[in-house]
Amino acid sequence: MIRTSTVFAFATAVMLSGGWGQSLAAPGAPTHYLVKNKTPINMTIVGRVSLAGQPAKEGVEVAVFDAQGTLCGASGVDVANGGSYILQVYGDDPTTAEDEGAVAGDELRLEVYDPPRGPSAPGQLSLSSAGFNEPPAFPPKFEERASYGMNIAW
Ligand SMILES: [Ca+2]
Repeated sequence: MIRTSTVFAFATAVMLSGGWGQSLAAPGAPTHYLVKNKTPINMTIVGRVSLAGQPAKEGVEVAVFDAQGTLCGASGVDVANGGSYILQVYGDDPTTAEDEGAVAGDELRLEVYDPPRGPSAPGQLSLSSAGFNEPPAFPPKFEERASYGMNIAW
């Protein structure tokens, strides 16, 4: 529980640093990308999604994949908050044989799903940390308990 509170505190700080006001309404739950394993080892990425320069609309989702192509995080968008998303990115549980998610240093691949068009193709997304105090490396890497601000443009 302490870890969850910490993550939300970080997310709040990042969001406020992005000038998003006080709203912390959670984005809609994703229905296209369904993450199987929500391990206690995780990190957070928040930001906004835009498509062709406009804030993402209802139904748009963001997903993140680890170096092995395992879906390890997904978020809907909060249309009332400029297409914002909150991605919890889940790590692998080292005590099990199954590959649940990312390991430290894994390059994370982002994907956006737009219902009329389907998923973005590799290389189509532009990532920017402009306006955030906690920019990730690009492409972002998995780092337990890290919290980053990053906008995604398709
Ligand atoms: Ca495992």
